[in-house]
Amino acid sequence: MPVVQRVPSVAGEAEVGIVHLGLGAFHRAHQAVYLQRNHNRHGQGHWGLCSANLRSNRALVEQLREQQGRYAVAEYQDREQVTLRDITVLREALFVGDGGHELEELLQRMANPQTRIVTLTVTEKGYCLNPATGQLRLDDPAIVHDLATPGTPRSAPGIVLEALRRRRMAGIPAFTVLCCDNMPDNGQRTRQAVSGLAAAQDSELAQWVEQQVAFPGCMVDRIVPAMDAQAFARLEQQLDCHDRAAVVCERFSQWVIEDHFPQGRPDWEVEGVQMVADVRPFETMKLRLLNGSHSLLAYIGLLAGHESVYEAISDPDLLAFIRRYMNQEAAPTLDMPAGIDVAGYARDLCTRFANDSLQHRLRQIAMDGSQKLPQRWLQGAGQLLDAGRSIDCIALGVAAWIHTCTQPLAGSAMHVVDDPLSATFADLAGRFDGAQLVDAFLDLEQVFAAQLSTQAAFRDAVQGAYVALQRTGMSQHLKNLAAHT
Ligand code: CS2
Repeated sequence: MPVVQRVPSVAGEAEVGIVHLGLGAFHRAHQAVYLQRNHNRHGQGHWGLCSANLRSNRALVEQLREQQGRYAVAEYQDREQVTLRDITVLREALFVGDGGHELEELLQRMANPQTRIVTLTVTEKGYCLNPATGQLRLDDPAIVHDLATPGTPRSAPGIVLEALRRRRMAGIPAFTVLCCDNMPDNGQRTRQAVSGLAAAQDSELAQWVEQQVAFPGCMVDRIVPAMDAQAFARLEQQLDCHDRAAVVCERFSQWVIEDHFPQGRPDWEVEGVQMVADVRPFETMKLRLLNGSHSLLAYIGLLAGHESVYEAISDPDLLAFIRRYMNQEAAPTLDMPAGIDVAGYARDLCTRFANDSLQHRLRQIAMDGSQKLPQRWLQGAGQLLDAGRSIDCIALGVAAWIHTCTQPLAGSAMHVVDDPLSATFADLAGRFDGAQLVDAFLDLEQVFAAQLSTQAAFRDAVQGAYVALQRTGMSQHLKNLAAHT
């Protein structure tokens, strides 16, 4: 049984000053924990949260309401040490999936002058951007809807824009928009989504957004697996915690934020948040080393018969492969933030992945690959090719991704991947196979930027990896690779 350190909350209530879109496990275990620590320190304040789910998980919102927004976060250092935190800064929980009065409540809360910051974790696809170019997709069904009926928006950019429009009409200064999703240059991308929608709707509003709204970028990091029945059972057995809104995560946590909050912000720095002028070096480091490795572990690990990150990284051949990727294909593309040593960062990541108290499912990470691959692997692959370096690990990742998107895995009746492009994948898989199938995937413009997909060296590397994978199977292929390095 682990040793449990309990961290209670202080009694005072925090007034709502931040509205958050995307009330998932990550938000509850990352941002809410920083705000709770800050609240515990000051004992009162105006940085409480109103958090909303836009599409999925109404049940969680109802559960949280039953608990008056109170829930527990279990931070596992390892099997032996856990910190159990009590969270009370979540003052309001909303589900706006069906539109109606909760959407209106959310918009009013966002338009309220007390709301100074709007944060988002709506996943990469929630911004309705083309992942390869970062441009708003005006043909995205949610955007088409929001252009037709801006007063009752469905998309995250649509909701942010409608709230800003109301503030402008009422003469209330704009809130600051802080994207907390794993995208490159995430502040700038969020600006592109909101400004792109504004430009298609109302040029005066677009100009106001351009001039008045701050979109600082930030890098967020904490491994927070989705909760499942097994995780709840473990909390009950090990910690006597019966909270149906609880979250399990690792002890490690990092947040690096660009310090541009014209309407004020919590004094986050006292909780260890790094406030910086330019977050991009941190972002790229994390996207390519952590998330890039995660996605390799996901597609390659699933094909090698593993289920969780812990299992995959415990496979010595896969561990050797990940180390090789980090050292030879991620590190050379990075302009590391001052004071961070790439070898040490990479070593620490392998230790974090090996935390066996977290059941981090590879299938969860494998989701939405079309949205994740550009920033995790492909931008780096372009740089490697320009420098005349090899892209073997990334090419095997792409081949494994194509395979997982088109072949049901053993023991599963369905394709494992949930992806906004899954209908396209099924269509391609029905029409092509072998080298033609690979070519058809590499032609997907939303994923592969033309500068990369037109390079013969890139296509040849992926085709070669796909053939090897089909011929020998993933486990044997990894063994062969390990024997040759
Ligand atoms: C993961 C991330 O699901 C995924 O794609 O790579 O959620 C990862 O766990 C976090 O970014 C860690 O900070």
